[in-house]
Amino acid sequence: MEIRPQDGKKLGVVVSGFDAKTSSDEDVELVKKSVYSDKIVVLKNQHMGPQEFLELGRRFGEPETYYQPMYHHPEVPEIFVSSNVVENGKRVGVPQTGKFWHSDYSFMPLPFALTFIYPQVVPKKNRGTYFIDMGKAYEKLPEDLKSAMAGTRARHSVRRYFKIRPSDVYRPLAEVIAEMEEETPDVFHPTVVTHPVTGEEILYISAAVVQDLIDADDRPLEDGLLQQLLAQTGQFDTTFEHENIHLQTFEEGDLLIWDNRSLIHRALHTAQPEPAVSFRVTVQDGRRW
Ligand code: 7UC
Ligand code: FE
Repeated sequence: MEIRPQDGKKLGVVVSGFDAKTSSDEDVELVKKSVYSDKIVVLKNQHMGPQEFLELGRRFGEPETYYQPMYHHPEVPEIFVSSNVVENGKRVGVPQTGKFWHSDYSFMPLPFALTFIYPQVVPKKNRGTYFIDMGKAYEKLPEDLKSAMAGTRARHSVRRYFKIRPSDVYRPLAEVIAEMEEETPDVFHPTVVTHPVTGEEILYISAAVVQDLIDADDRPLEDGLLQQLLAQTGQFDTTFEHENIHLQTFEEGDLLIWDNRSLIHRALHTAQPEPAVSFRVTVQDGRRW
């Protein structure tokens, strides 16, 4: 097994010679260490079925099944399927997922520690994922913004990107919204979290999910601060040329693992509808901030 930095990139390492079936516990531990230190790991030349993909995730942590069944792989529900492919009128998974800045499950009380993405059908053009390292982004902020955030918390909600399910057709929208609020009430995370493994301070906010910031007495702060933080960290840059933004591309056989606490991400889907399918496994690592 060899681990080396990604050529010319500010983020991530590439691992060659990792065999999911025969790898030792030491290899898994080394890869896991790299996920925390380098934030993104690309495992090259992977070949495995859905069950083996889940087993790989299990070696890194406790897999967690997505709360909505419409995303589940038909045989392995722990796998979340992002797919725009319809075969014989049947759809598996959900199309156009994650096209907005977010951290997976930040709208839940305990967001995932690690995300694994294993692309199955890779389009030729415009497929990849944008990332921002919110630890590095935090470090670069001016002191006055840092002190304005001290002791504040952020309200996270799935409401902006909750997707209507096939079973919701003909239901009153107010009823669907009430159900969404019941199932996934707003959660509050510190605006700046301390990574439980690396000790790094991370600005834990994303444009898609965070609704507002509240102070130590639960009073909403002026919206200006949140907007300023989102802008400064690069989340409003529609050209994606902001210095904080890293585009991670992939080719067939690549399997991506990332530190879901440190990074926010945003899927880049094809403008032309080329077929694209990817499988995702998410795990907890037994730590919390
Ligand atoms: O369809 C989607 O983009 C799913 C999104 C709302 N949540 C993914 C997650 O893991 O937080
Ligand atoms: Fe995501």
